[in-house]
Amino acid sequence: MEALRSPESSPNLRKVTLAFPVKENEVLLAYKKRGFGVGKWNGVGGKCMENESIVDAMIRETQEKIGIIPVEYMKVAILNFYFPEVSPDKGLDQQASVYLILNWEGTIHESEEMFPQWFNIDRIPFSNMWTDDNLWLPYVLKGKFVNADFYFDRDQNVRDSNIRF
Ligand code: 6OG
Repeated sequence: MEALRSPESSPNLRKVTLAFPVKENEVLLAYKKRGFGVGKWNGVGGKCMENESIVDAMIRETQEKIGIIPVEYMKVAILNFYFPEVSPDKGLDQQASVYLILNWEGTIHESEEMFPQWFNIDRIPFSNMWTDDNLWLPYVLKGKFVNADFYFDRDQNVRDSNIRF
């Protein structure tokens, strides 16, 4: 079954965004208070709406979840997440477009869904994050572009990956 859910055969993965405000040697993570990934620190983001560009979705999601409007940003990764042991009907397979936000308008604040906090890039709480994150986030924070496929097991841990720099 897994062969049917490879990157080549799944061009229509659900599109999501993931954005990380950065300043000096810090990165902003947000604690997910509800929904998919609850209890984990992550970037800020969510699903693209129909007919919405990825950039527009990234800006909207960032404003909705932590209150700021990105004005300067760069795309740093495309990550395909696959859950081969979960029925495709659940819609967990997704493609995340990842951005660093270098400049923004407004003041960072908590929302119903996310609690934001700055972390030194040497003290990122990987043990309370999705298990893919330590395989790519350190690289994008050092300026590398990452293109990757991650396959998750039933316990939401990475069991296989294919990472291209
Ligand atoms: P909503 O369901 O909240 O959008 N997301 C992931 N992030 C990481 N780092 N690893 C994963 O491994 C992820 N799966 C999903 C993308 C989901 C949000 O969660 C992120 C979106 O920002 C499986 O609308």
